Amino acid sequence: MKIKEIRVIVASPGRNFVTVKIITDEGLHGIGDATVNGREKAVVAYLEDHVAPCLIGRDPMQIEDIWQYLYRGAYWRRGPITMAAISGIDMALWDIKAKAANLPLYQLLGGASRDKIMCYAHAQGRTIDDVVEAVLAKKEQGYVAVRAQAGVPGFESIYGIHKKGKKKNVLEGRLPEEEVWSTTKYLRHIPKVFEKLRDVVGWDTHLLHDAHHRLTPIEAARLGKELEPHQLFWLEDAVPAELPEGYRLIRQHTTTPIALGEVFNTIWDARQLIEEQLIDYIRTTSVHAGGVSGLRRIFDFASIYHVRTACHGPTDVSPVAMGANLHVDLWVPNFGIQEFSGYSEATHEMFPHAWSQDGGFLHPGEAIGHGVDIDEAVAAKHPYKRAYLPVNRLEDGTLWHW
Ligand code: CS2
Ligand code: MG
Repeated sequence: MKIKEIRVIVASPGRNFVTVKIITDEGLHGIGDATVNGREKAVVAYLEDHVAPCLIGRDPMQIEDIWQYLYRGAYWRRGPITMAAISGIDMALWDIKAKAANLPLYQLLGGASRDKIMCYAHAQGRTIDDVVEAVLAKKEQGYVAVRAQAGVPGFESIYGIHKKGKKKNVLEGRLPEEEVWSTTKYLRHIPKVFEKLRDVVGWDTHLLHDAHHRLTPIEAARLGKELEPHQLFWLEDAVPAELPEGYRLIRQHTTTPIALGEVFNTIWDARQLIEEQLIDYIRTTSVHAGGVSGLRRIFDFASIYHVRTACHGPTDVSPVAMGANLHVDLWVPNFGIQEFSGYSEATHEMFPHAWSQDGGFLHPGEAIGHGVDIDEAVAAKHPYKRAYLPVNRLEDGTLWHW
């Protein structure tokens, strides 16, 4: 079998997605997600100008060699753009291999280790009462795990809470929105949110929270400690992880479980944090960390250090990467949880998929391959629109982590 054609499809069914389609000379095709939210066209150029020409005529069954060729073979390696491109190719190749074997992908990985995949939903609200209501609504829908994000009094929009009258934090075609942030005010407010949540929601729902990279280690340590009475499932992305040893300080002070890694691209980003057991959940996802091959390598490594998996799965991780994640989730022995924040109707229509949801649980389905395809006619109806994630400033104007 040979790779005959590689198509890069960019479409915006509510938000932008970059999808790689690999077509073989034997008529089999596979697809992969290569979306980097807010930087989509950079991945498109990387794939079209630099990656695709090298792969035409190659054997699509040589997944590992192609992965190494694109990773090791590029002198300028790693980084989100390169790794999203590799991820898209890798996912599409696993799709082709599983189709050729006439098996659902999870069977090639080693088979199912569980019957269903626990996922967590997003709940958010401007006021504490709104958050409580949002969490209860998710519980009602059957979720056993819910991430709760609350507004901080005095701020109109922060991560997870959008400006009134605006549906999304993605500003189509314009420049990034600028938000304002105060860690002091946030730290004072969040423990009250979880106190109320435990009072009303009770103890049989896992509660999660995402600090979205805004704290310093000592601030994160304090937050973790103050949240201990409310027994969170995890505190996510407390501190940016460019300095992994910073997490030692957090660990010394709190037993709140720590989740990290949605922006990681390789096993090297996660190595020290895993090896020193500074985190409990590794959040790498197929689209940003090297596809199925990259994820498998990171998760196997994590398994010997008591670190469990928790693939990133917001709306900008496409249904294709979600499908790939779910096959890995069904197999991986050290599975923890899967993030799932759902998709627009137009997105479901553009990506027909075998994976399914039953309340708070997901399953990749039994279709051969990874079970997700792209309807190119639907994609053509949703042209790309430039969009950015917001940037964040402190109250005095200093640029801060978003
Ligand atoms: C997030 C994402 O899902 C999460 O935990 O942190 O919403 C993240 O902000 C987006 O994926 C950015 O593109
Ligand atoms: Mg996050």
